[in-house]
Amino acid sequence: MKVFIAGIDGYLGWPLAIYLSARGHEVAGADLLLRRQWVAEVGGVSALPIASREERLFAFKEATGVELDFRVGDLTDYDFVKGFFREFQPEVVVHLGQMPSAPYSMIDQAHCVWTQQNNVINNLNILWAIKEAAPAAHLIKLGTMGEYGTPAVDIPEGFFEVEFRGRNDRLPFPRQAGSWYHQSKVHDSHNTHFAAKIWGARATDIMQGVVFGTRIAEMGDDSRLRTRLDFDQCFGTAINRFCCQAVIGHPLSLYGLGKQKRGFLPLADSMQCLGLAIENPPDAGEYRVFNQFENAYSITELACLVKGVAADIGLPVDIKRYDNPRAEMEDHYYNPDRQHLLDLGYQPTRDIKSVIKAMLLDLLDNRERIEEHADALIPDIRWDGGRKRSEVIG
Ligand code: USQ
Repeated sequence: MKVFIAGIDGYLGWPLAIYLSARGHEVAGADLLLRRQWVAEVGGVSALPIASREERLFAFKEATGVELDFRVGDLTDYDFVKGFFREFQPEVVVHLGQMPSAPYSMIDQAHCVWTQQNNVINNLNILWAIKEAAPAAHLIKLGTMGEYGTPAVDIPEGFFEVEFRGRNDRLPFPRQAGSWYHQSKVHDSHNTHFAAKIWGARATDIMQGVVFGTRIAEMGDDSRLRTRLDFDQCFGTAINRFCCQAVIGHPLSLYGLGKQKRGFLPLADSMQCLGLAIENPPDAGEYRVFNQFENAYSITELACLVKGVAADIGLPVDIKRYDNPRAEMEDHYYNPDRQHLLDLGYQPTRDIKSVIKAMLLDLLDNRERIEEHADALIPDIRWDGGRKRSEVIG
């Protein structure tokens, strides 16, 4: 199929291009390379060195024999998006091209407004460009499990049956996001659902959990095909941060009680699930929601897992609790469904320990990059808009 990847330079977008090309799909994509700038802005760096766009294109050609159409462009520029769709005529558009960090969106007014403007407008542009230039295309929109928040009831996949005052309906499950960034994804879900209703757009809204991992098999050992791996307080997600902390002997940083539960999945599983969504499109006018994660874990369980695997390879590491810079529930019920992708054939990675071990080994070769930017590991962005470095509390 002809697949357009918005955000093709990112943590997920770049491996997805490699994964899909290996499965015989024709891939094109766009990126404004902003992730590279945001990480530098918050004092971070990719723990694994990544190739420039030009080097990536060269390596991609060598590995696959295919010239990748990867253009630098702004998804908030409608003419750019529509022009590219008109030329490429995608059958599938995978939208990964957004600002993905909760803490970054909480820094101040400017970061909050920019996040919502960028994310909401670029999703609207993609919806309109599909309508005007590639109306049969299937939009796969990356949303987040964080849209649902942490309600005290089970979380269905997007919709639930409600009985109210003697009447019944199937309604969108309430969204209760926990950051301005997660809120931007809620707005996107509403807009995407609306486009399916009024234009007959076909859309899959992926409520993805927290992704971790450094590689997918299709990258082989070519370091130029590697994806980035962030560990700073904004763009590093929990397990990725824990692994980076482990290789430099920094305590693994639990926020607050450490009992927060989330859905997590390895990078390779994220690719597998997106591949399944691509190869099994919805009907015209259908808006479907997939909860995408391998399993739900508490942050403490994951820190213990990383500590155990690190010990197995000779890396002793402590786990410490830091005062929580976020306003979030630290001890809560969490039981989301994830049946739709299993029904399509998703085979979750069961051996999480070996994914963590592979990450630790990749990171060990680059420990000095993490040491040089270790300051970026300690959070200081507060959910009330202030700045204060978190302290160890236990
Ligand atoms: N946490 C720690 N220690 C850390 C980092 C995080 O205890 O060093 C805790 C946080 O307080 C939170 C949980 O771990 O309770 C997850 O935090 P995270 O930074 O790994 O993930 P989050 O901010 O939720 O965002 C990430 C991605 C985002 C995606 C989301 C999926 O950055 O793009 O949408 O995961 S989900 O979490 O399901 O909403």
